[in-house]
Amino acid sequence: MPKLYVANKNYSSWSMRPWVLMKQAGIDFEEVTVRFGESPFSEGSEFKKTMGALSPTALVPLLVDGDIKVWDSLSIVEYLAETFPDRKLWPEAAGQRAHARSICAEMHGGFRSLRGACAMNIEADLSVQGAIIWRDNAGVRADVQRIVGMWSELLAANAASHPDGMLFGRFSAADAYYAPVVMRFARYALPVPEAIGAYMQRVQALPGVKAWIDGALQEKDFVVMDEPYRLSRD
Ligand SMILES: N[C@@H](CCC(=O)N[C@@H](CS)C(=O)NCC(=O)O)C(=O)O
Repeated sequence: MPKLYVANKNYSSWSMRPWVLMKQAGIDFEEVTVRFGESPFSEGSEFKKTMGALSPTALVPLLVDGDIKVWDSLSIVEYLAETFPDRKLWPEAAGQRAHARSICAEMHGGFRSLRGACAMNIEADLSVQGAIIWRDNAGVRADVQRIVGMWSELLAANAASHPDGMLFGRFSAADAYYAPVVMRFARYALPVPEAIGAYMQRVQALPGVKAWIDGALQEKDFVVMDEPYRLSRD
């Protein structure tokens, strides 16, 4: 059975993507949590030591399938799609598949303003901070505008094709890849059109996403470097 190494569910947006994808697609895996700890990214931290011994990048997520190691969330998605073709992780039509891959790559390499200002923090209500960020940070507004445009176009085009109401009709890797963005939009209460809010509700109700959120809410860690806006969990 493949092993998926992930970090704290509350904070680790890159870990969330393959975890949600595997849960939603019914792919069995053993989950190994390597908690961030107090200063996870400093040289010599427990996190670095553990992940550094396993992966050349010392990052999560990491998938280990027998002798095969796959680091990086997007490579893991591709590996899973290839290994479990029956799960149809990408849309079936070639054009849609190319579109889905493109928006995942766009996420993987982009949206730096949003990622920088609005770190994922599932258990926190950061709506007050979100309003200030929205007022002051043009980069965040541009990132949100692009994502809202991308989702709106896809939802409008694919709404009729499947009752799930996901980006490409039925659930695909693209929804898993944008699930952490849904969490950011929700927790920072960034202003989005109604149809986008409804998509965000649908994503949060997916069993795989719900299970990740439930796990995040049970965690007790407070990782200072992931908490630019709070002094404690309360
Ligand atoms: N491009 C990588 C990014 C992975 C990444 O940055 N993971 C974070 C946790 S969400 C991490 O392990 N950080 C540890 C560090 O920076 O030392 C991917 O897509 O998997």
